This record gives sequence, C-alpha cells and structure tokens, in this order.
Amino acid sequence: MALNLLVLFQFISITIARDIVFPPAQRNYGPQQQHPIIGFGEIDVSVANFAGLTTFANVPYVHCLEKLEEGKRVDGTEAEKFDIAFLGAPFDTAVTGRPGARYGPGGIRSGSRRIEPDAAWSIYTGENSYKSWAKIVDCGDAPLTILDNTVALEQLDKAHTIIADRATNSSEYPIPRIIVLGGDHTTTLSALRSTYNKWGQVSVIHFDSHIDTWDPKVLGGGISHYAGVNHGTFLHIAHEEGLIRNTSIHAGIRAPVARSKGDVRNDIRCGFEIVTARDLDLFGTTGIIQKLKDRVGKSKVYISVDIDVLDPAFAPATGTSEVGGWTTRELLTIIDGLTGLEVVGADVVEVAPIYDTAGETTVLAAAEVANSLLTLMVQQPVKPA
Ligand SMILES: [Mn+2]
Repeated sequence: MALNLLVLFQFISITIARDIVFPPAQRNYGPQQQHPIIGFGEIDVSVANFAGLTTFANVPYVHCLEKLEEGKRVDGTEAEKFDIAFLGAPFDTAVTGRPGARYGPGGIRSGSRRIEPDAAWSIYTGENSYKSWAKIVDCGDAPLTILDNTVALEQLDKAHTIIADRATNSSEYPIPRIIVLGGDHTTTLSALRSTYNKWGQVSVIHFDSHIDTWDPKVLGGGISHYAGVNHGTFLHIAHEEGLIRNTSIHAGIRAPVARSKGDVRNDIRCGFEIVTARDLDLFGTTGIIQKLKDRVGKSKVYISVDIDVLDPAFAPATGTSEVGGWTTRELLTIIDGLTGLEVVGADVVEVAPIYDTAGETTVLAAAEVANSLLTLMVQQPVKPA
C-alpha cells in the first residue's frame, strides 16, 4: 500500500513538473552587453505601499476639515462621503513624563504602511475590514497649536465636530465614526466631547497602565486650572462634564497611585472598575473579554488604548512606561474579542516614536491596535438611538 502511494506521488510529480526556461540573454544581447533590468512585460506602478505619501493603511486621504456648504465645496463639487475616519492629534504638551507623542500620528501611519487594503484578509476571521460596507478614509492631522493647551483642545474639539458632521457613504448609518491617532492622552477628552454630542453618554473601555482619573488638584499640583487639564486627569474631567457612564472600566492597570485610598475612591466615583495587568494571569484573555463586555452591557462604547498598556518590551516608545504589562498578542486578542459592542469612537494614544527601536516595535503594535479598533467598528455598524 505504502509502495503504491509512493509510485503514485512520483507519477504526479513527474506530470506536474515544469521546465524552467531562462531567456537566452547571451544570444540576444551579446556577451559584452549588460542584461537589461527592464523590458520584460508591463511595468506596474499602481501598487506601492511604501512609496508616496503615507496615510493610515494606505486608505485615501480626504481633506475632512475643508469648508462645505450643504455637502458641497466652494467650487460646487461634491465632497467625499465616508463612514469611518482616522484623525491624527499631534499634541504632547500635557504630559507628565517623556514628551514626543506629537509625532505619534506620523509614527503610527508609518507602522501601518504594510497594511494593504486589497490584501488585508484576516487569517483569524476571514474578513477584510477594508472590503466591507464602510468607506474608510484618513483625514490627516488636526492642526493643533503647541503653545496653548486650551486653544489646542478647542481646535481638536472643532475638528471632531466638523468630521462627525460630515455625510456618510452608507445611507443606513448616518454618523461617521472617528479613530484618533494620538497624541498624548489628553486628546481623548475632545473625542469624548464629540461622541457625547452625537451619541450621548458612553461607557469607556480604557486600556492603560495608569488610571487617568486623577483629580486635577492631585495631578497638576493645584498650580492652576490650566495645569490640571493633562494626560492623567482627562477621565476625571470627562466624568465632571457628564460625558461618560458609570459603567466604564480600565484594563491593564499596574502603575501605583498617589494617595493610599483617595485615588481609587475617586476612580470609582468617576464610574470606573479596574482590571489589573495581572488579572490576565488569573482569568486569561477570555476572562478579561467577558469582564469588559459584562461591565459595559449594551451601552455605546468608546475604546481608548494608551500604548503603555503594553509592556515596555513590546512598546518602548511611550511617555510613561510601566513594566509588567501585556504582550502585543494578548492585547490584540482582547480587543478583537470585543466584537459585537457598539463602538462609537476609539483611539490609540501616547505613541512617542523617538523612543522606538530600529525595528519600529511600538508603531507596528500601535498600527495593529488601530486596525483592530477599525475592525470592531466595521463588524458592528451603529445607528443613533
Ligand atoms: Mn493614559
């Protein structure tokens, strides 16, 4: 039996073997001539995922902030319609640790260059987010001043408002959703103001090593109101502004707090529950996914990913590194597991490319996180209530 099979295989391999014929270069060009580099067949210049200008995952750039009158440009032409937009928020003047996240949007786009919409079929799901019902675009970066944080956040608020007011490509789902490429974590405040205006209060799923609900009087030192608005207090402010529900949750927390009990008490007041980094060892990714889903229930969700949720081994390029974090694979498994939630906004923030490795470890991870956030939005379209 074994011998028969062997004979059969040999027969098949003989019948499908092909002759490899090399072009007779010597005869055609002569022994003294250089073999031409081009000249065999058509030259394709239509596909170039690391040439040209860089958008997230090579999706088309749209000037989303241009002035429109009833969907038309000043010259009367029709403006582009889109369902999901990437928006860069190059802002890092409200950090407490290392600066540099103003270069995050460019870094994340650079890390996303290998994603090619025509060839982005997931090996896990068989789906391709870029070949779905949703028209996906990159709006470039919001222009944010580096000289005044208050003005910069107002600029970002306005950019969000303009983009969320644009017409969608889908007639069924009338509000475009935004994925922010940060930027320090303060930028999430503008995004939450924007989701509140369009969708009402949201539950926040906050992946981070820090709680970021600090009372501005604690983190900011009470120097001034201005100093209190920073990347560790924005969730406290979002709660005070009534933007978020008390069904919010942190995931991946491991950094120490400033007060023995006050910070965690305040965190609960702001509507949060804590999943620590080491909870993963106890419950596994499936257990973490279930905790997050149970907490937010059927409410609309905003997902914010501070890249420092990852261990510095996987994301060294960030402002406030904390060791003992999750791996990139664990984080992606958990985010992908949130499928089915009504995600109305998302971000990946605190990416500071100047501290990255030569292998672009952090920006590659951040790009994949953004890709997973996009996938959640594509998998679950959302209608306003
Ligand atoms: Mn953070």
